[in-house]
Amino acid sequence: MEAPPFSSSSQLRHRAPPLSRIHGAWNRRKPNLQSKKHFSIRASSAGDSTVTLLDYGAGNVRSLRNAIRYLGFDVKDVQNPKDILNANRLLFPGVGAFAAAMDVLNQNGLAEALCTYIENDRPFLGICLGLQLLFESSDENGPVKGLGLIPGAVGRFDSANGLQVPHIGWNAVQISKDPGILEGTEGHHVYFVHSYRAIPSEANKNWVSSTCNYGDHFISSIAMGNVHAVQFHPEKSGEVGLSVLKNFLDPSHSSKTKKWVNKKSSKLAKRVIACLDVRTNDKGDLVVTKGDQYDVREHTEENEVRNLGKPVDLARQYYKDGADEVSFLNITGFRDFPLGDLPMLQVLRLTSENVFVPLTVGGGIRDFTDANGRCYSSLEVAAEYFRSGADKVSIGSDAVFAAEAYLRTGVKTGKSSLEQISRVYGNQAVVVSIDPRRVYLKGPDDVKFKTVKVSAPGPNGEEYAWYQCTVSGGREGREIGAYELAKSVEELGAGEILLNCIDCDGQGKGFDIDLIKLVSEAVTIPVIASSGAGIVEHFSDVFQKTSASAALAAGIFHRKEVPIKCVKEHLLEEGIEVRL
Ligand code: 1PR
Repeated sequence: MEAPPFSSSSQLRHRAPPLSRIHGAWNRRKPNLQSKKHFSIRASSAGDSTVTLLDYGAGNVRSLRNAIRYLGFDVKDVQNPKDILNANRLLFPGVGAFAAAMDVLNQNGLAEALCTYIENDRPFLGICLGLQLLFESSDENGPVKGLGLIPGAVGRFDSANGLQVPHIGWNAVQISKDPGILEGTEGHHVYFVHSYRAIPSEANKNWVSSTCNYGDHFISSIAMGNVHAVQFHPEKSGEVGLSVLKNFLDPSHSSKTKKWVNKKSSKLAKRVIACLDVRTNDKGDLVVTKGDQYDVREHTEENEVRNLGKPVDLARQYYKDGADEVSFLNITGFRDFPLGDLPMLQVLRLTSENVFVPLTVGGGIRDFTDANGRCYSSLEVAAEYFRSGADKVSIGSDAVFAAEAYLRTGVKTGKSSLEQISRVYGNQAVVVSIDPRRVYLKGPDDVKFKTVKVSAPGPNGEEYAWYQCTVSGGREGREIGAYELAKSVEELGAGEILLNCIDCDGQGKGFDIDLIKLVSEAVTIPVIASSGAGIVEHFSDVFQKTSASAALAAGIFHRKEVPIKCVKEHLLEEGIEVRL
């Protein structure tokens, strides 16, 4: 377990940088090399292969560490402001919320050291929040003052016109000056996950090195001398992202020609996600399994759990094949205790060593009391998943209970797993996995839940249906519909919905378009369509007929019936933007 080097209660308490100094920086177009220094800069004698990492412990930077090591560099953690000043190159992966990050930076004297380091034009790469913190302020739980090195305020994407927020997924950037470390990204998609963004303006135009299109044009990277920052996640952007990191870590690696050609402007690509349902089989091995309508046992005398491969091997294969994301669902997590499930944590650790796309993990995220009476909060469970390499956690059963309570009382207690985890890690890190079952009805008003007119009538000619949510892997139906659940969990802090359908699961007959349309039109967060993919046309169908942001499949990939590459080529032929 990697202990965070800092916390806001650390003994390292220095004065926050004087505001006059920060204000002074606001109007500068480039770092002021003549400004009065509070610290002196000395490049460290550590070898050239050492990268200094500013991890203030607010989230998962394991993937970034893995990417740095994968590229042949060593990581040195910042322990105090001097480590920043002495760095040969500094990586700053901002994670968590803006205000909390600024608190830690200010309380530990890191803010001042960072400003000094950047003003002295030392090699710097900020990532995601590490870009936003360079600006004057942010509206995230604010306004809150930032480091003030770049003019402009960071604001939230506007979801008023139906824009799905957070901006999650793969989008290409438009380079506006010498590509620098962005060389090689032209026309390629990189991975974004954020709800806030900075906007290009006359005052900050000299800083902006690329913009991206989502709702409006926002700043996707800045560059000035040796100072760089990117809004996307290079450590999660596959080979393209690794080359951005490599360009920064080893500038001799990038070509000196500095020519670039902007490809046609991009939209947010539709994602194709490979899902691995994982559980321990009867021999005690952790295996990838796959059910038919959630029944994962072979229909033989032995009645064994189906074994379709090893989780880490399959995840690596899907990364190579072009999966935009990999999801692990610990399907017996609802009855086991995930922190007792060390093999599952090990799967995440090993996968994140060389799979550089987002990883989601679900199963068993809830408060838990073990046999010795020790209570674990869902936040602790999620934290361990994040530390082990997950980028997002997916909550199933516990989200249903939270939504039921919310609908009953109308009160957000702030205590549900969903609320707690999204408060600490941001809602983009929390997926709610819904396991609904279709219940046919004669009329639209036969139940108090939202109904749909179904495209294909039920077994007795029924024209309507509602989608009943279940818990415990489909074993127990609850008095709440998928529509009601989706709307409630969005309000409680979910950043994304993974929408399964028990009736379609493993059937290979296509996604449940009625259900996906119902839910994706009810919420403004991204919806992942899941269950039923059998052929490439099912993917184009779901993207053409619904507002789903991603489509997930399991069986056809595990059984090698349809390669991910074929799905993407087909989508492209159909005019649907994807990452290749
Ligand atoms: O309730 O928080 O412990 O989470 C449990 C998680 O495990 C939930 O996300 C739930 O969906 C999942 N789960 C539980 N039991 C099963 C099962 O199959 N017996 N798997 C299960 C759900 C559904 C999809 C599947 C797609 C695509 N699997 O993940 O991969 O339906 O399949 P296909 O392309 O082959 O049709 P908690």
